[in-house]
Amino acid sequence: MPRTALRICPLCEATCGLTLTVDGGRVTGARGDRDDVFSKGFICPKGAAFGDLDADPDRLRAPLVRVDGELREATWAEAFDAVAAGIRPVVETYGPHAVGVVLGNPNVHTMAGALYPPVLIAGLGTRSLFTASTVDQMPKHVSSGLLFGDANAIPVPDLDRTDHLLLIGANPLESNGSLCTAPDFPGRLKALRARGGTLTVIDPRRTRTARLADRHIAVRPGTDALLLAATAHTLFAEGLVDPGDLAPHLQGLGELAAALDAFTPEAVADACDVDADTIRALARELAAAPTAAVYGRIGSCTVPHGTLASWLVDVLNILTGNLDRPGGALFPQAATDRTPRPAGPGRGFALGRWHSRVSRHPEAKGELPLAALAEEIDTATGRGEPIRAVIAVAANPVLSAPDGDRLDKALGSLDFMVSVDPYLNETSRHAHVVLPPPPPAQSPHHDFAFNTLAVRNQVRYTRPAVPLEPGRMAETEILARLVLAATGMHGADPAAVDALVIDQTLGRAAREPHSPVHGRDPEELAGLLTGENGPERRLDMMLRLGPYGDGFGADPDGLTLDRLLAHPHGIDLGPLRPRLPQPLRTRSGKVELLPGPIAADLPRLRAALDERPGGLVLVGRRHLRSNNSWMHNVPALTGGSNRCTLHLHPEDAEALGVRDGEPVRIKGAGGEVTAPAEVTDVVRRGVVSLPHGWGHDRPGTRTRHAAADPGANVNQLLDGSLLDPLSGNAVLNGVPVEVAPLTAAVTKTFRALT
Ligand SMILES: Nc1nc2c(c(=O)[nH]1)N[C@H]1C(S)=C(S)[C@@H](COP(=O)(O)OP(=O)(O)OC[C@H]3O[C@@H](n4cnc5c(=O)[nH]c(N)nc54)[C@H](O)[C@@H]3O)O[C@H]1N2
Ligand SMILES: Nc1nc2c(c(=O)[nH]1)N[C@H]1C(S)=C(S)[C@@H](COP(=O)(O)OP(=O)(O)OC[C@H]3O[C@@H](n4cnc5c(=O)[nH]c(N)nc54)[C@H](O)[C@@H]3O)O[C@H]1N2
Ligand code: SF4
Ligand SMILES: [Mo]
Repeated sequence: MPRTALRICPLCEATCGLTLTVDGGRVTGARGDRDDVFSKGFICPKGAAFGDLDADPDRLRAPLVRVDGELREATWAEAFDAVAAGIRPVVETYGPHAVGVVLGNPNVHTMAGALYPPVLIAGLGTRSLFTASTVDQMPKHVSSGLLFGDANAIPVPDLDRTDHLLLIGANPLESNGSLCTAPDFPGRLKALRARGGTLTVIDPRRTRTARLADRHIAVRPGTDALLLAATAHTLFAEGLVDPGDLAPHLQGLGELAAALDAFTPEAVADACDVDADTIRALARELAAAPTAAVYGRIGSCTVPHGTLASWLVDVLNILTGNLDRPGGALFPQAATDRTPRPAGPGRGFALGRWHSRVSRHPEAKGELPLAALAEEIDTATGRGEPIRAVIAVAANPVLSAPDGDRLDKALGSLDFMVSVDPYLNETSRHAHVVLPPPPPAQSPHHDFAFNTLAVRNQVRYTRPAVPLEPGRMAETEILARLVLAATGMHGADPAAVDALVIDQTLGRAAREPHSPVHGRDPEELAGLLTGENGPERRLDMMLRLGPYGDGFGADPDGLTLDRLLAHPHGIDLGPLRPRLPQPLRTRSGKVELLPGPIAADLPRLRAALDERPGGLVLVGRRHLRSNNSWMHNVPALTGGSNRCTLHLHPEDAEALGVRDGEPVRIKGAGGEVTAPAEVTDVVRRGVVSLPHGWGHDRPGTRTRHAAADPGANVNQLLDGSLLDPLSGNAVLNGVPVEVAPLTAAVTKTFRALT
């Protein structure tokens, strides 16, 4: 008999509640859960394909272990023996930094990915940490760290109440939103328009989101920091700066005005290819709106001035008094956040506490740039040991990071590599051990990360929709065992990992004067935890210690896991609320408007005033029925307009002699790739667009459907040397490329050879 089961969708940041139809352990259907307190029934094509994705026949069912060069199915015990035997000698001989930990995007979409990697990194003591954050949002972490003293204090636009939204380098109609968790983002934008609000979109492409906008500015890629600096300049020049209630929390307003002096609308207009009047209008509209929110995403982060652009996004929110007020941009308060401590000065945010070995990139938030992973493996220096072993969890950097060919070779040269991944793909094919997590229907779900970025405070938890298949191991247990095997405790009970974290967390809480459990006995508190397993007990602990928690009895009406389980569609915790100054952790206890590292980076932006790209520049794009590198294997989600084609403007196509549908050769600093041309005026002149996550044509992978239409790896056009210096984030957008019809290229090669 078919039954239904609830499951929060883990496939993008929107976190929609799904109602799955389950028949004999198999998901046969998925629809939006109309009773979900947050998503209220919304679903997109990826969520609707949940069953297909869950049942993909290419998902690995058992661990793989390399024997005589070949990956073979093995038992879990053999696999973890091989992990311990592979990692420990590297740690013991070369030290912990010779073990690289690589964490990919799906870690923010699983409970396991939130709960265990921090324990792994602390336990190993490695400084060689690389994550998808440095090909994504690291600039936002750095700007938040510098402005607010906390890299995770990211203001979120109050989508449902704002009067004016300025959206920069984001395309939520395809991505469903990012660093702004909002199920039915498209519907929320339409509601903004319907209530008389206005939407401005800054994007070199006329995206589906831009088509909804009142004003679309097709900026030249990579120049948003200039554009935003000139917008801020206009606010100062025209006396429109009005921080309102924020004023007492600000430091450095006068210095900020002086630092932006050079960035007049006229000065930036040519570089941005946006006329000065439009920039003034942007500033005036922002200042005039009763409430407004400025929000930037991928297109504002993955560029040479990503940290400056991210900083300016919040500077504009602050100058117009829109930070921390309803309708503006606010700090969410998630149910599993730590107990809010009293406001006051903090430790501040430090950058560059250590550096990468080869190119001396500063660490940011404890991470080194993913773009530097290959050189950290393949380049010997007089300083320290290269990375000799890699632990990759939910990561496919061979496709996601610059210069995949070099990384591909580097990974192939390691002494040891383990991948926790459901697929044998471009990256995991190099592993000596592959540990496959179960499909999502067999995993529990809670959004530790995205609830801290959501447009409404709410909390939801779903247990596995179907029981683990025989032979499967929960990803939480896989990662707990991996922690033990990598840290010299191979064979210990995986529950010990959770017990250790619970012990430490409760011990610390009992010592904190502001904690609801101050002075209580941690052992007694641990005994009060409910939940069927370690991860659930940890969730219960975090909920009870959190801002809405029961404080282990201090507030009997507060949240606990039991209470959450009694509300299967979630608990609404209300709209975002002003929180300043409580979230500030700067040394001054204020919002530091012009932090030192930002001021020191401004001369580089001033130099960009005179830069003009000569030829074509490349940007990316996303498709609603895809997600990064790992959804091209599901037939229901491929085909149609979801293809790896090069978008180029008709006038550019004509000038280059490129015809629609014909293959073109694209050349960048890191190499060249071939893709069919798609001639379209969706991109502005001078800009071409190729999506990422493609290039499924390497041998030794097992994603059969994806391999049938492999596409090209856009990141092969990059050589990994272009970074935003403050954050170490890779420059993925606004990259110079050359494009030529393939036929002409072939002819030229032919001529050169004869
Ligand atoms: N040119 C260009 N490059 C980009 C981007 C761009 O816009 N342009 N975007 C960047 C961004 S924003 C990101 S976040 C990165 C993403 O980069 P990555 O995180 O490296 O890539 P993903 O494709 O998201 O998936 C990583 C791996 O997770 C596995 N996986 C899927 N589900 C699970 C699970 O439940 N558990 C485990 N353990 N593994 C799972 C997949 O099989 C895949 O191998 O790419 C970046 N690269
Ligand atoms: N369907 C789908 N959804 C996804 C993903 C996916 O791959 N597919 N990936 C998920 C992930 S990991 C992330 S991080 C989010 C990303 O979420 P978004 O940031 O909303 O995603 P993108 O569609 O990459 O939008 C970036 C936009 O920036 C524009 N752009 C490029 N360069 C510039 C520039 O220099 N300036 C300006 N102003 N704009 C520029 C691009 O044209 C593009 O439209 O999406 C998530 N959701
Ligand atoms: S919008 Fe995102 S969370 Fe919602 S159904 Fe689609 S993929 Fe899942
Ligand atoms: Mo991302």
